[in-house]
Amino acid sequence: MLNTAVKSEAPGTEQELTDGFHLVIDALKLNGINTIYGVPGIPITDLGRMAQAAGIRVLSFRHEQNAGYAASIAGFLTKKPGVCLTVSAPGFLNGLTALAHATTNCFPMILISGSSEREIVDLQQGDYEEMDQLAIAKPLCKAAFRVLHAQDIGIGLARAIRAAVSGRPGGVYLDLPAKLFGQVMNADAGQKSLVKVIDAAPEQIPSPSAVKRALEVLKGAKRPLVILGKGAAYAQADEAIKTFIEKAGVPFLPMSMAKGLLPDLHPQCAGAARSTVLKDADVVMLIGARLNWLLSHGKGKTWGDAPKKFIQVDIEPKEMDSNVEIVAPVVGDIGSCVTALLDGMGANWPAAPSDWLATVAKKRDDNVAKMAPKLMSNASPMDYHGALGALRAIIAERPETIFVNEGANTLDLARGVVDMHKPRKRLDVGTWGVMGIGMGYSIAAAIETGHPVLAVEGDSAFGFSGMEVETICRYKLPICVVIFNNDGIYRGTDVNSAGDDPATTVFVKGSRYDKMMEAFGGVGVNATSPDELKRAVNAALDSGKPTLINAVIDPAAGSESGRIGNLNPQSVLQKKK
Ligand code: OXT
Ligand code: ADP
Ligand code: MG
Repeated sequence: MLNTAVKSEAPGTEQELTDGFHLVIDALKLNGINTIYGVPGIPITDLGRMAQAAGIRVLSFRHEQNAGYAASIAGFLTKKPGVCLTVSAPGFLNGLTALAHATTNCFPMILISGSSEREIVDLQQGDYEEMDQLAIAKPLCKAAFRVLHAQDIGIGLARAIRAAVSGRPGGVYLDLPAKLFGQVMNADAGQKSLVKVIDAAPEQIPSPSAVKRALEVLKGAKRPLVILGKGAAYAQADEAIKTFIEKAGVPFLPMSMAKGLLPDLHPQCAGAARSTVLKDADVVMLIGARLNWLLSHGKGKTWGDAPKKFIQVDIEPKEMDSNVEIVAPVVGDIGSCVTALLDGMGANWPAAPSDWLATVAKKRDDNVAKMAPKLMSNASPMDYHGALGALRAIIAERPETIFVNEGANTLDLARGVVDMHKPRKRLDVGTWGVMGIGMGYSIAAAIETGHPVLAVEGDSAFGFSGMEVETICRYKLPICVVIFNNDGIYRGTDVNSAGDDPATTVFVKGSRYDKMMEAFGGVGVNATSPDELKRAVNAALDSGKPTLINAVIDPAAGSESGRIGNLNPQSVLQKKK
């Protein structure tokens, strides 16, 4: 149903009219897009108001980057494009980082931005917020479109949706110049111009020969391993994946955001034996995971000397052989591929070699046992393990909770310590290791899933999106933010030996981030021990009230860059000093 309209006033030519504003809203609704994340302003303020009036949930943020991250993770969680709405030039640029992030992480997202007048922009005559946004967006996303005429709004949005979710998902830019919104057209013609996208992400069935080849390689393995990536979590083929892994009987290693796809405590989980399985496996099947930096590109020390065969299941054919030879590429959507693999395994699939399973289990159990006493630490100020031990117990008791996580030590240690029990519950920095996703992800996770959110944030990481605590309070969202406050980036102990300015990695000592939440009517708590932390988080999750807990962490507890300090370049001169 169109939510039109204006009546034409010319005598004798009376007709129902609609305009660009209404057509955009109708097109979104027609395609089941019921939520928009954005920041208002010229020329899209009225679009937001009208969308809200038409029943779309419009979440108004304090900065477009956070709205963009919210849209990107909404796409990951729902398999529908998350929509971010921004004003022209500066607002557009603020949203662009998130659009590039969505593309890099294979999340479907549409950045819709108002823009200035084409005639003036193209002649570079200095329009209000002048910028050739389409040209700038193009290299940073999967597709970019501009709509100049009201009758093309339906097609423009349809192209954007299809581009975002089909094949490898990604970010799409949709440029809507200010003049478009006021363009008027006949309401009937307007309605007919809208497009409901049919089968936006069609199944992509793998070829039977590719499936057969992959199964032959897997069957021949002496030390098989499956690596599950966030593409597997995105695919929402949870049951098929679980059945496949259990039938194959092989150890599986979840990448960070694939944790919980099968529970971390599953007997086949090799998360706590990561180094061993990567080094010693002879056949590795990647499902929705890329051999990028997070997997050391499939070669080098991490992977050991023994020859390896890689099987890769991915929707993107160009991903194959991107870093090493893939002996068995299986191209298709993960749901279809895993189902085909299961069918091909038949009833008599052999058990995985028991000596390999025993080796992996031993390494895993040793590592778990080594970590256990650290998690009991009740030291004050807290160390990371003591604080995380408390949070791990809470997530075990409340497995529906969405766990958002960013920082360096705060991220890397939480990934290992906090077990996930259900799919798509762990949301983090992703492929770029980007700081700033925290509050945007938390807001979208609460809105899209209705589940409570626990965001565990380094104090630096939180700073990138901290102002959105006001947004959290405004919308009364069930989000509990825990800030691991160690007075800085990695550690709070650096000293500038050359002057009075603080060292580059340290912040104001003893800051009280909890006061920020109190300023907007939420609950603030200062926690100095694991017991206090546990009590405060449980109270927050029970009440559903926006809460921020300033968890005081020993400033000396962290290490440079967490677990990826090896990526820091070294200066020869610095070393000599
Ligand atoms: O097998 P082994 O023996 O090797 O052991 C492994 C597992 O088997 C074992 N394990 C377990 N043991 C026991 N029990 C359990 N349950 C268990 N589970 C696992 O533990 C080890 C380790 O396992 P893991 O973690 O799986 O393996 P590993 O080797 O670490 O994996 C490698 C990687 C690469 C896959 C992994 O490390 C990874 O995913 N890393 C992601 C790293 C990342 O993305 N980091 C974020 C970026 S860092 C930096 O760039 C930062 N910046 C710069 C900046 C950024 N990023 N963005 C922007 C927009 N601007 C600037 C900044 C500013 S971080 C940062 C702020 C930092 O300060 P904060 O205050 O926020 O944070 P703090 O550090 O806390 O102060
Ligand atoms: P991780 O960081 O967890 O290893 P990556 O982001 O590197 O995961 O890899 C995700 C992969 O999943 C990408 O190569 C992407 O093409 C693929 N992918 C995403 N969705 C699907 C899907 N529905 N079916 C198949 N592959 C998918
Ligand atoms: Mg810190």
